[in-house]
Amino acid sequence: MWYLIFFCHPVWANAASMYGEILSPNYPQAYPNDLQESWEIQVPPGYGIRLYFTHLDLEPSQNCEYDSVKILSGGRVERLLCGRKKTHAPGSAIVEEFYIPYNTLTMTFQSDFSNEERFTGFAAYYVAVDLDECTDFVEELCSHYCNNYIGGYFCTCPPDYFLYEDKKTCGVNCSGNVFTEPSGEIASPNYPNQYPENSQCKYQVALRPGYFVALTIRSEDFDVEPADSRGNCHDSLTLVSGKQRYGPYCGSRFPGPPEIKTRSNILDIIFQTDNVVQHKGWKIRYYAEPITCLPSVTPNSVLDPKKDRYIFTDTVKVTCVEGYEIVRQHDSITTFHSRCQNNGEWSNSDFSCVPVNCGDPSPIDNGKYDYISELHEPLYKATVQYFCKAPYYTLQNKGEGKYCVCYRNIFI
Ligand SMILES: [Ca+2]
Ligand SMILES: [Ca+2]
Ligand SMILES: [Ca+2]
Repeated sequence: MWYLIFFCHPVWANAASMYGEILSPNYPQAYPNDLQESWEIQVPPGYGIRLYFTHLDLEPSQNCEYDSVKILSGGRVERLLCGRKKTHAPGSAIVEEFYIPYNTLTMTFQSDFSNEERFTGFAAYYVAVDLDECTDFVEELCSHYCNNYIGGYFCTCPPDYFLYEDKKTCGVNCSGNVFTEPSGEIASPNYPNQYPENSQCKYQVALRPGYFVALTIRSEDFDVEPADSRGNCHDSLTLVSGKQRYGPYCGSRFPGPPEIKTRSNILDIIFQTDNVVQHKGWKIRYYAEPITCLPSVTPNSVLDPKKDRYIFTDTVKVTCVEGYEIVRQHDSITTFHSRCQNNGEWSNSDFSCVPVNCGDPSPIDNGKYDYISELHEPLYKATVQYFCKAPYYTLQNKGEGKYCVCYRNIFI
């Protein structure tokens, strides 16, 4: 029957130290049987650990099954030690030494129920040593240049690149251009040579009010790293105009329509790239498309000049067609001027041409009138006929059966 005594020395809570000593229980006397003891070692962040033994004397066994010292770091067993170790290098007391590229490690000593001889255990020391982040790590910590220093590292960038806030990624500063000319070309950085990696470029076309941004991208003017198998673009071009959004686009040919007509005078162009695989990029040609107004300002009217298409700033004379007028508070008019505005609406378009109202026909003595037109109101083109009370009265100066036609307030 044997029992196990378990000790653990949690050093985590203490401040990390630059060096330390770990001795087996009772060192330099023989260590006890049935013992397990652990030490947690921590050095400051940015450092690795050099661990070395100046004495190692444990019961030897196959695979160190009886008694052992186990070093765990980075989630795996770094080393399993047992037996007697002697220094081979003259003048050196070190019998075992290794380097761990992490700032923590766990050391566990274990003894079984017996020893055939007297074994004196171990004496181990650790020191914090610089971790060369630029070469010791498998993953790349910096997108471009890595610089090691004692206790840390820093990243730097090639000329024309700047370091992002993450202090690791370099990109090109390609934002801020605003295009206000009525037409022009915009291309990705370095076009038609490769665009830079890790970049977020923002451009804007800002035209005068009254114009929409229209643009074309020729198929051969577009070559952006194609989407992955799930259809995601790693590099992409996106166009945003008001609430309209085009893209994100990527691929070896432009996948969008050959011509894009926005409904805004502002167009934002966003181009972003990831850290690997760069292609040629893209070139956009844009132009100002004037806002158009409808070919009619108000119903029942004609426009002068007459055009197929009216654009922003065009001015026309609007005339009501015959028999129609615009009724105002104190008078009526038949013409007005209107201008195609920057929102695509005509000015004065609340004026409406309505049929002329003549008022009721004049009554006559000993007679009456009846509407003989389909219209039974005194409006344009309504027609009435006067009748005299038969048989004693006849129409004088007008003649039986004369018609009165309503036209622009005049009965004829
Ligand atoms: Ca033993
Ligand atoms: Ca370092
Ligand atoms: Ca890419």
